[in-house]
Amino acid sequence: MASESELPDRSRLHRITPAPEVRIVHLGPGAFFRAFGAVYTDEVNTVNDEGWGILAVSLRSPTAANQLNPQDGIYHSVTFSKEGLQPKLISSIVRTLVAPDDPGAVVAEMAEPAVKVVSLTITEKGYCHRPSDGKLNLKHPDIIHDLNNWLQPVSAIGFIVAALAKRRMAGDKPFTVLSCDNLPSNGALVRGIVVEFAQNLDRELANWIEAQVSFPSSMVDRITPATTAEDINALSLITGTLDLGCVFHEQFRQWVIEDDFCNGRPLWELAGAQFVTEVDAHELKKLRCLNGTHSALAYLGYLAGFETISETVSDPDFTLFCEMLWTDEIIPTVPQPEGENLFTYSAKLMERYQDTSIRHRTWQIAMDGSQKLPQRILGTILDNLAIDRVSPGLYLAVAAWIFYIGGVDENGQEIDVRDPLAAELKAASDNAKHASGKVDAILSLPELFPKPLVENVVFRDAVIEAYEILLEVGAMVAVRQLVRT
Ligand code: CS2
Repeated sequence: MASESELPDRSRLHRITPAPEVRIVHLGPGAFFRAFGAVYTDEVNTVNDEGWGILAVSLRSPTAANQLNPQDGIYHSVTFSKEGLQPKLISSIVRTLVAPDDPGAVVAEMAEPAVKVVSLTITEKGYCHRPSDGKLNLKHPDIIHDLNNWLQPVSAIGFIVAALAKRRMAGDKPFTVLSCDNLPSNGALVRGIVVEFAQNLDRELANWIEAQVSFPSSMVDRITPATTAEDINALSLITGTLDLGCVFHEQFRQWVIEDDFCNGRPLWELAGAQFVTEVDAHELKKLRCLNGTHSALAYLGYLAGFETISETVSDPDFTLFCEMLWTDEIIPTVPQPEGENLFTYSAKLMERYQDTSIRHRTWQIAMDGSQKLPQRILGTILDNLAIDRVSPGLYLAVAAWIFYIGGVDENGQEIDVRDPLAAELKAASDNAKHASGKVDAILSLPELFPKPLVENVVFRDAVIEAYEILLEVGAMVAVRQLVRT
């Protein structure tokens, strides 16, 4: 057994040069941000001397702060590759705050004129919007709370509006709000929600925000599974240091950003980010081709007994299923982004999914389906229905999601369903009988499925039929039957 002095030592991770000035506040410093935005910023900081420091803010849990603050914000970003783990030290995060500890202090930090950009990776549910139409959900408890306590907010939207209000009162320039979440037209979406929230507080503030604040859209892409205890151990064997803030990810990364910043920005292009005038085609490509198939593989793969995406696509029928989704159902709905070939893109995606060094759990991707399905799958189905093209693979994926949120797998084992609407979804499913009753119960939940889809008989009947097939033969055979007919 190793003696105590041989155990990896966390105190070796500390800052030896002064931290850069805080010019970015980032809301949601989970694994994805630490593997992505913080890495791009770190790389820019090493090649020019502007120094963009990040103040990270967790909106709920103290986990990130406990991981990062004792290490001066320094951690390893580790690339999984066939050649093994490739760790790199990242030092762009200066400090991490836990918003519920002192919301007023977070607002004050965001209101500092030195802060030029407020970026977000708060996941789909963090926007407190209605998935069916992208508008602010005024019935959301966090929004109700924040409209009544605007200086002590709990939601990201509440923090942004409170800080912008302070900037306006002080006569300072606003910051840019940069959404880095997997939502279509994420800039326009967050603009709409922020402005609507502000209108409910103060119309003049809302007008000022509309006129002065930039909300660029961005497309973000890097597969980053949740860090496990084994990952931390494997890294400590290489570095001799215990790093509780480390993150693990694939080599690939792509960041396409609309170049619309009202108060300056880091030169992220020095680290390979693409600045463009129009992001929508890139977003649609990524949301439908990558996230759409990810979710389809997550629900069907989980039900078929696969733990990870690479295990799922190691099954030849699932590989064919995924390729069928791209070729027949998804790519025909996606406009070709400039300079990209969607078939080359999806072939490369299959290689990324097949990489066994990345253990991306189907259960992790299956989380929050109620917030993810509209932009990943339902929009594609709607576009196909509009020209009478059927989407049998995506119908099966929707049926698999409805099966999954019922909370019991094909072997009668309980599924740990994580979703902000988990209780409502389960109750709707439990209270209904037979495939048609369950599908109708979920389709008719308010503000979830877009209206034209709820009213579409072809869609409803096809999902019921797919659900019946899942009940009868299970996900593995259902996928096999589909790709072999
Ligand atoms: C995944 C994404 O968890 C999920 O829902 O589909 O996190 C995916 O890995 C990233 O968007 C890849 O860029």
